[in-house]
Amino acid sequence: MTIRQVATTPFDDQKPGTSGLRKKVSAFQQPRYVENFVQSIFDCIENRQGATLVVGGDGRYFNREVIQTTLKMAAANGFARIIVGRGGLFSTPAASCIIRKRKAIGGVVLSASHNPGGPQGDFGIKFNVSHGGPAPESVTDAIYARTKVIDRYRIVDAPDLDLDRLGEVKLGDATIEVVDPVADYVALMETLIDFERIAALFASGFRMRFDAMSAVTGPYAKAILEECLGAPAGTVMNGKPLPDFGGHHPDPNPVHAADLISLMNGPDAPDFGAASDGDGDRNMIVAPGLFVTPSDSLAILTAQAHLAPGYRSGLAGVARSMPTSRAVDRVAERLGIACYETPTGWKYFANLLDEGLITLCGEESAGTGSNHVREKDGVWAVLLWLNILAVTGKRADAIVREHWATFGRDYYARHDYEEVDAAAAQGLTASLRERLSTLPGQSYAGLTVEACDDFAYTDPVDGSVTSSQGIRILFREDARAVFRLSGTGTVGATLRVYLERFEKDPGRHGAATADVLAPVAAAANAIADIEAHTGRASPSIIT
Ligand code: G16
Repeated sequence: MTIRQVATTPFDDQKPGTSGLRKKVSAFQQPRYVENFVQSIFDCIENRQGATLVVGGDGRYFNREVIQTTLKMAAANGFARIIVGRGGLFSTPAASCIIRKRKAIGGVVLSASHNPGGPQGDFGIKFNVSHGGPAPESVTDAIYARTKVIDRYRIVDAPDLDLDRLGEVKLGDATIEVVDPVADYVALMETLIDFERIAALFASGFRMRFDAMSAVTGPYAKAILEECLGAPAGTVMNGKPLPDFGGHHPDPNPVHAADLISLMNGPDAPDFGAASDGDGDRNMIVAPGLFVTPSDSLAILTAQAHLAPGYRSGLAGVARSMPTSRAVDRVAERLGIACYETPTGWKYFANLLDEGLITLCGEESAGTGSNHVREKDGVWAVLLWLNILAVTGKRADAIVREHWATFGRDYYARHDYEEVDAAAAQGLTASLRERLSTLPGQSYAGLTVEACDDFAYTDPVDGSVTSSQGIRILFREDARAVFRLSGTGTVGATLRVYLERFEKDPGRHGAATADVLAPVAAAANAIADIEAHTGRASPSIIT
């Protein structure tokens, strides 16, 4: 088997975003495009000679081809052992789990997360470092710098490997180990979650639906819910991973998981509903007749995590991304633990987790996780909810309402303006930034601006500063609006406007979210002049 050095020239669009390099499949299909990016990653891994690497993806269209290329390049770049999930599959949290367990130097995770798949859809390549989480900015900056000067890549000349057979094969000097992508993850869950109590709950007739959205969590959810915990067959919907996710958008929110939402709102609603996304790191929780916002879910899990074996001794602290509602802050205050506010992106939680400053963390974008891995973890969040339901014996909707009665309710919504002209979106945020100092004291739609800023974060562990992470507008009326441009879109720009309003009085917890937030939305529109900048009179999607 020979190692080839292949001459190449740089592409100018390989800058990793919030979560690795994400583009249309057609971009990745250009000759040398994958090779350039993967070689740039490898060039930035010091000490890769003789190290272990994990490779896997969410099974979307083009996954198998890129896995084969990555394995051949890894073998040519000095890695001694490359662990790959059977069929080329690993959910993102399972990849994180195995990187940690097998002490790998890192992992190449192929996914565009919740973005659509198929030939016209999106693809992505992300590098996770040895703690199991997404590479920090210093590393992604180095990878990007490398993509701009790359002039050769290394690959072994070999036929494609059989990824469907478990076991080890040699590729050049490297050993390729094809593993069951589910087994280690299930074993980890058993150490954290009370499987016996949940099995007893299912045995008592409790019914749930888990919508795997034809994406990677189907095999994980079936193994855990239906095989280990005894939930009836059919509990997992859309459980077979498909390269195009069945034509659906694998984003677990009330818009894209509409079937599950209507089931949960119907007369035969099961006791509990949940969904996960393309690569299994996001989650959606639905109680009968009640969608639980990710921000509320984080707050509720923080308040109740001690009911699960993995968190019995309490939490060191918690963290949320800045646009996530402040519901968890109130719980942390009550528990007497620290609550950190970080920029959007899971990588910002890594130092806090590594230093033991926090145990749980989460984001409004449907991500919740803990110190068990260094990624958000959809199936884990669902299991922790089930653990809480099993121990308390309460209905999920009752848990939510009791939480609001104790801590108050944060009405919350996100308005997304998708595929906006990129320059127009930049213009909107630039104009807002320029006017920030003039806003305090001004009134819009009956709300008065108390304070505002452009969020910047100083990492308490390494002191690194990340600036321009979104514009926060606080109103005197216990409301907040946040403006931020997405880092995961692949066409134009997506403007996200995050709206929230706190209501302490339990007598007012039954209102419609849209009604409560209407003045906040009106104030946000007036402040940012969204229509004038983008030409959009209303958001493309509200979740
Ligand atoms: C990624 C990150 C998340 C982050 C999200 C934000 O999610 O992993 O930590 O919250 O992006 O997305 P945006 O920049 O579009 O608001 P995922 O699930 O796509 O990997």
